[in-house]
Amino acid sequence: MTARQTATIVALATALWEPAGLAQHDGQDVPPPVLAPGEEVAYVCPIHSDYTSEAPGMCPRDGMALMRANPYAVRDYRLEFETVPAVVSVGEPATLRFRIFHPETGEPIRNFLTVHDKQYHLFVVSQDMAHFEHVHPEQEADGAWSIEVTLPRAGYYTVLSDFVPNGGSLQFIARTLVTAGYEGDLGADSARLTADEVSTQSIGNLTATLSYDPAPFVAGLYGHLNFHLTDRLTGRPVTDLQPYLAAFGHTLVLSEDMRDFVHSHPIDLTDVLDDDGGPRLFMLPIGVDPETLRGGPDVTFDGLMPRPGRFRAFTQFRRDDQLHTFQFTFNVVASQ
Ligand SMILES: [Cu+2]
Repeated sequence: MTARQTATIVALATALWEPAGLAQHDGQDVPPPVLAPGEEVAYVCPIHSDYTSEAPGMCPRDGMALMRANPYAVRDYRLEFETVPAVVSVGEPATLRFRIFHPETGEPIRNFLTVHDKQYHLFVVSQDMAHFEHVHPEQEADGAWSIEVTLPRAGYYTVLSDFVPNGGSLQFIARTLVTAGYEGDLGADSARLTADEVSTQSIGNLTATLSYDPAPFVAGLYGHLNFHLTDRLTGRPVTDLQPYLAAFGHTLVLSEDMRDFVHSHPIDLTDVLDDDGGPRLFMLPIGVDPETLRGGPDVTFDGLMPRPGRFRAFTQFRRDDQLHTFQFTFNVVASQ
């Protein structure tokens, strides 16, 4: 696909998240959500919790099936995080395990919506922000999610869970993991980022050139991260980018202090809604395997940076079955 990929995003501060991009309901059948007795009920978009309706249907903004839920409760679910072993050693595999509970009834949540191909997205980022993993835990028989990781060096890590519980709104929940052998000071050792002076990076066979619109980004204004991708050897524009999580790329933007997150995908490949509420557009006819699609050379993400400061965008592209993660660092300035 050679058309320029526009993006959709999202970005808010920690407590208030929307996933970026157009999330898509995959038609899974999920049982009705758990509601507290006497709770008010309407049909709510699981992604855009401000969209509610009295009748079942579809969110006009992202095409997600509306869920029966309490429209007034944008709730933080309770997340229990444990590691096995309890103390994680550098260079040795450890299992991260997560259990999710309803914020009012306390019941364990077993049903989650599929958003961008997965029910549970997890990010593991080191304190200096040099180490970044985007992985997908598997659900166990008891409903918990787990995954094995091997951490590369002593220190603390932010472990960021991203999921939509059935009946709830999008959750983006951060936890901290400190490895064995770390004797530093969490505050003193946090990342000190410096904005890039060079806007081109190469990883594997891929060279990415990033431009910002506006340049620099302004806090509170929507901006675009415009990636132009070329082949590292030939310098030719890349037109064989593969889909990754139902899009031609994925970006997570973190603030220097890792307190703000912006999560963005370019638009989905399969099902696109017109911004003005017009008819649904299909970039891909129903029934066609998204794996057959190819993208590039331009991929755009858009996002709203919550405040001034230094931010790092971890952007992932897939080509020749290899996933490449670029790290670009930039400043966001205060609006006038
Ligand atoms: Cu993911």
